[in-house]
Amino acid sequence: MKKKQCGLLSLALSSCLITQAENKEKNSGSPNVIFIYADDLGYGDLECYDAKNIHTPNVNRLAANGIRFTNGHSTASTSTPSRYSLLTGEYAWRKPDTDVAAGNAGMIISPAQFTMADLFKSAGYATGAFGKWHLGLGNQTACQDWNAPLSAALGDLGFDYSYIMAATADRVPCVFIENGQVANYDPSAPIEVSYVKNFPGEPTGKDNPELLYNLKPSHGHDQSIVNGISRIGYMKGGGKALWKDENIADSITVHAIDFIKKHKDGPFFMYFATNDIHVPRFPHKRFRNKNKMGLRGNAIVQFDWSVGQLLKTLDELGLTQNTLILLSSDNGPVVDDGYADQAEELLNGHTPTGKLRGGKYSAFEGGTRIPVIVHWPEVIHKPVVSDALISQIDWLASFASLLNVRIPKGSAPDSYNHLATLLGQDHTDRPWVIEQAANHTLSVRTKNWKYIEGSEGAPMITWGPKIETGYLGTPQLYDMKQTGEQENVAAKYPQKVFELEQILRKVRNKTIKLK
Ligand code: NG6
Ligand code: CA
Repeated sequence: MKKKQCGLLSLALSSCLITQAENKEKNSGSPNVIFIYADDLGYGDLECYDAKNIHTPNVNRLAANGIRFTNGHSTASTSTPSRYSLLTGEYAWRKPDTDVAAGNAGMIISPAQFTMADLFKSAGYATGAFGKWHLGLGNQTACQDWNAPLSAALGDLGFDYSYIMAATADRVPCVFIENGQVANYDPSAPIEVSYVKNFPGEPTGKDNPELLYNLKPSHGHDQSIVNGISRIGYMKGGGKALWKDENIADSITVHAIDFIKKHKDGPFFMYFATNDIHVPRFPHKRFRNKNKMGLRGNAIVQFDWSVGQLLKTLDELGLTQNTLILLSSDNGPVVDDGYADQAEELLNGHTPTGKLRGGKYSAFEGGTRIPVIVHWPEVIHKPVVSDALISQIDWLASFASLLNVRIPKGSAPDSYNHLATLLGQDHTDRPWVIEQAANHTLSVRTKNWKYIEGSEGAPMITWGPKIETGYLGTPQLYDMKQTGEQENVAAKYPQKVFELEQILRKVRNKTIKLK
């Protein structure tokens, strides 16, 4: 009897060991992957990037055990084009209608396109998208029926599960969409949306400022009112499906945690795009008064909390070791982006871009140089601060390489495999990075130089935010090693201007390709 028990035990033990070994083998080939994509989080907005007024301990933990990049770039200085490029590996400026999208934009990525989610799906991953989408839904702009399953949604782009906001928190419709349908739909309050005209009898921020009990606009944002905050666009109905801004981070995070738990046996890919720290900044009250910068600072604390919740879940499930986390932002920071949230008054010496010039919308570095942190304990054993020049456009091809997935011919035309640098195994710079400003001015950034093509446009943003655009009628050249973007040296180095112009021309024409 004893012997038999022993035998059984050893059999059980050995099968347990085999299962663990198999899992380990399976897992080491297939890490879980989480993109944490903040909104409008600037290069200088995190403690590990030298922000002085803010504690972001959870992001610190990622940086302290991972690779922290000091020269990482988004492809554009606004959301929609950045996200488009990230998810498709194609520069947004190649495709019309990829600028900041309305909440009733039709789906901008076509179902036929190969996406980041398709990539992971083809490698056997469960795929999920959470939070800010801002890449359109449904077949056609302004034709969605929000009271029925949408005609096209993220399931058509390779995501098995999605719990998203159609656009931004400052744009209607102010409801979450789960797998292509309004979450928590309230049949007693059918939803209508228009970006052209209001619905009869519905209040607006412009006409009914007395109803703005949570936040008032500083510029724009004076149309439909939801939760005491006026927005861009008009909507009617929604009832109990309408979000409360103070609960947005909680809702997104809770759904993401459920997804992780459900797919703990992995592998999974999660696109976790926070609403923080975009306007309207209205974090939950447990994050209020956490620092001296008011709502903008509190939104950063709330962002860090979300990161912490994901980490805690991974820790509890024993998944941290083999989960690759990539944390970044869609574009640079803005202080007053349209709500009277005192962000400007309460900066208290904080500089959201660090020392960079410009900001969100801009052609200057502040628009597109963003935090990038890679954390993957299984592979990254020692923390590194890397000054390698990298771009989000390369994430698709880099992950294709990691997972050994072939990208279909013609897809992701601008993405290049930069995996070794992303994982800190070397510090090879991208030969150049192309950046798009809000008015489509393109720049070429190399390790040492920055070229901004000549363009029409005012030197400062004209509609509210106090940000230099970086636009000038003639080409600009900056020596990034010597004076950064302080001194335009185009007249001094015409040959360099010519050289970078040629790169831009060839990238535009697709007559140059990185290998
Ligand atoms: C601007 C909005 C701004 C923000 C931005 C998009 C006004 C006056 N300003 O048009 O508040 O929503 O669009 O931001 O409407 S992004 O990060 O999603 O690109
Ligand atoms: Ca943004």
